[in-house]
Amino acid sequence: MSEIKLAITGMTCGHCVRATAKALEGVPGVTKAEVTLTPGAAVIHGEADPTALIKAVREEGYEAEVRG
Ligand SMILES: [Cu+2]
Repeated sequence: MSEIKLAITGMTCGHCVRATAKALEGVPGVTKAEVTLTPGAAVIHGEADPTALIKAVREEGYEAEVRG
């Protein structure tokens, strides 16, 4: 089990956070996604492809990048 951290920009409220978490948890291999508004970030648990995670966030209308 590993963890991937994303920096996410564009989220403005709790609805955004829930939409982002739901999108991330829909990506194959994700067991849990913890999303925060301040700072805009996500910690994803599981074994998922980072590219697929970023794509899922973008499809919700936000921008994401892997945080080092
Ligand atoms: Cu919102």
